[in-house]
Amino acid sequence: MRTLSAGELIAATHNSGKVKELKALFEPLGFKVVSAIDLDLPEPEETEKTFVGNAILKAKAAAEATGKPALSDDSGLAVTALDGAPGIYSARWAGEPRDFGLAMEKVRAELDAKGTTDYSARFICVLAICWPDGHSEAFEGEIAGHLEFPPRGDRGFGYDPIFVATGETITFGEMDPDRKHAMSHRADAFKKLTAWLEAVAN
Ligand code: ITT
Repeated sequence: MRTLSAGELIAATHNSGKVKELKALFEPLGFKVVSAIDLDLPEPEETEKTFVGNAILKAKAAAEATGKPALSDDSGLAVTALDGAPGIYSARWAGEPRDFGLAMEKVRAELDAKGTTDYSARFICVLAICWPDGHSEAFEGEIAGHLEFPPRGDRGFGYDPIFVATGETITFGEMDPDRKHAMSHRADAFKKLTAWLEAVAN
């Protein structure tokens, strides 16, 4: 039976926005989050076709490199009228170096090209834990909402300035980070992960 004891947890991500959010979620549980950025770990190529596949691939690479359990986050924006795009390609739509202003313009241009009025979208997040022996567990979360243009707010990261969660009027970019952490796709995946942690502890 696997479990995770409080202590050092490797966050297998090179995205500083995610590191901030993972710290806010995991540090209250007693974990000391050390990121792949802090450890200067190589960034693995995301060759899988699903969020779960890429999340496991990233956690596995960090667990192998450090010999410790590692936590990864594979996430993205799925736009209904674009058949779920950018999806697993959400980071790649921002080009190199990453420019999410451009990525958000691309989303708008693609919606315009479709001539659609359906701006509904979801954020999806898979949190995966991988142990040094290769065992992994994955937890998927999501939040539904719609897109609004032009982008508003600079409090989040990535596509936050265009995403309005169902029942809200402000974008994730405008929202207090604690409020976003309480409702986001990452928070939803985190809830499933903590439920699993509790189940294995009992
Ligand atoms: P790592 O693989 O190193 O973790 P990454 O940025 O490449 O970093 P992903 O491949 O999972 O991560 O890409 C997900 C992209 O989706 C990310 O770059 C964001 O732009 C976007 N995204 C994910 N969660 C988001 C959130 O909470 N708010 C805004 N955008 C988000």
